Amino acid sequence: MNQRTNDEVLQLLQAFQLTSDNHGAYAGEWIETTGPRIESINPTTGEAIASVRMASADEYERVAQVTIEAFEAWRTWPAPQRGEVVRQLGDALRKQKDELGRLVTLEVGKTLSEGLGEVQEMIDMADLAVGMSRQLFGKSMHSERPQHRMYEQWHPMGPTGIITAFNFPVAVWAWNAMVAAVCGNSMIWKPSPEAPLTSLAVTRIAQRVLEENDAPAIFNLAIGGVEQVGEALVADTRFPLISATGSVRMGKQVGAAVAARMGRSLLELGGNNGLLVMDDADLDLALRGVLFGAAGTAGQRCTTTRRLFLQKGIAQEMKERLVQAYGSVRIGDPLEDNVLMGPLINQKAVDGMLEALERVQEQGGRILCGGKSLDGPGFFVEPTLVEIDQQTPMVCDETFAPILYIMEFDDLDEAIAIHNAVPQGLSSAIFTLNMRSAERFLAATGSDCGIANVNIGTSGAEIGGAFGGEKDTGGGREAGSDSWKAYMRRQTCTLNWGTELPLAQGVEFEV
Ligand code: UN1
Repeated sequence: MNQRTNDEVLQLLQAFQLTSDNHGAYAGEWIETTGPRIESINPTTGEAIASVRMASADEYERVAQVTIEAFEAWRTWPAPQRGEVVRQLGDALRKQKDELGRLVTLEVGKTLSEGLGEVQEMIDMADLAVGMSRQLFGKSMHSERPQHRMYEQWHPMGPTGIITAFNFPVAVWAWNAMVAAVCGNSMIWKPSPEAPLTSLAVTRIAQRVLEENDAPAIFNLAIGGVEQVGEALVADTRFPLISATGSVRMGKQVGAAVAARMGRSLLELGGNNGLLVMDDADLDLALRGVLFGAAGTAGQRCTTTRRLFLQKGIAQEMKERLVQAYGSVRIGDPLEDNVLMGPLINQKAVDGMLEALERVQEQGGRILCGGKSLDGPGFFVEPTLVEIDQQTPMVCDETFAPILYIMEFDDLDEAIAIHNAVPQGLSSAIFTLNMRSAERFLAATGSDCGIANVNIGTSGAEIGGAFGGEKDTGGGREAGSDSWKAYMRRQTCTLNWGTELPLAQGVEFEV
């Protein structure tokens, strides 16, 4: 690590009252954790930034109890007052956007522009949630019985578990936390062990805002192992809602465990996102959309473009232009200006990418460019284009790395069929200037994904819409639209203000 980076690291840590060794649990106060130590590794250098002591099973229990007590109090706060606390949290994030964005970049290796974008996503979520706090609407209905009133209302669901992944270490917490908070829930955050420092930093900010408002301890943190924290939280019947982001493998376990205890899960799992380019597309737009979608964030978004479908008329030209563009993607320290691609998160991710490339080549895939890891320090790889046939088995796997599989097709119906023939269903896109093709892609018989875009890539969704996907992606919806309903319980109320007791459906029951 060079001198500049060393000083910067120290300054960043201090901005959030972090030191070289930190406690990894918060529940209204910082808990002296006694679990094993983990190190947060800067993926750009391979060196440790700082260490964190994880929570033990007992310490998890302490965090859980405080979270449950906090819920009892918080749910009595009027929703707009809860929104006011979230508004202040958004402002606190605005003040520290630069520092937190840099810490995100340092800890997970996304470019600074993307690190700052991630904090902006948190701020946007806070703003949205403030508005929601006055719009947690229920419907009213006309009762079939005279002098009866019928309506539904939404109550806070309860203490909520939030499990997040390394690749959006803070924004995905905000998707859940901002909304859960205005809905009246308290929560425990279990962040990725690859990104503990950003979770500590965010919790410090949230702590300050809660204290300034004399609010209950609703934003709690438990950094811990799978058994001590992850499995304990997922199995904990006192937590009616578990929101989890990560791999399909993890999500299937979480979903099954939560369902077995009749809890609710909100799952945002892997994607295998496809992008179609039609012969009539604006190829300049398509090229930019593919490049950001496939190589941006070093291919480590759940919305990353992993499959590219080229109509035969433009296939050759697009491939040539892509190879050229891939050759000029600047790879390096993501804190430096002009760098477009930082490192992968760790050596395991590099190995996983190289193994996937080996396997796809065994299945007949042809590497058009890239394909190698770069010499250390850090976990850098080349963005890679692989030409494959439609039937190649590897096309069904999500490898969390910048590998783009390219296939050709003749007509749109064929492309939609192969596009939908994978287990995952998160995001999708078509580039076309033909209105019929665009509408065909968005129709019920078109893309089967939770997100479908026209002349926009697969990644980089705004928070105003509901985010999530179908099939193996888990079916959950987070962030905007009416996603708040997942964090509340619905109650249907019928109120009789008359002097008779008529029964519904005309049933008679007189003695
Ligand atoms: C993720 O990768 O888990 O749409 C989330 C996007 C971002 C969120 C990605 N707004 O690419």
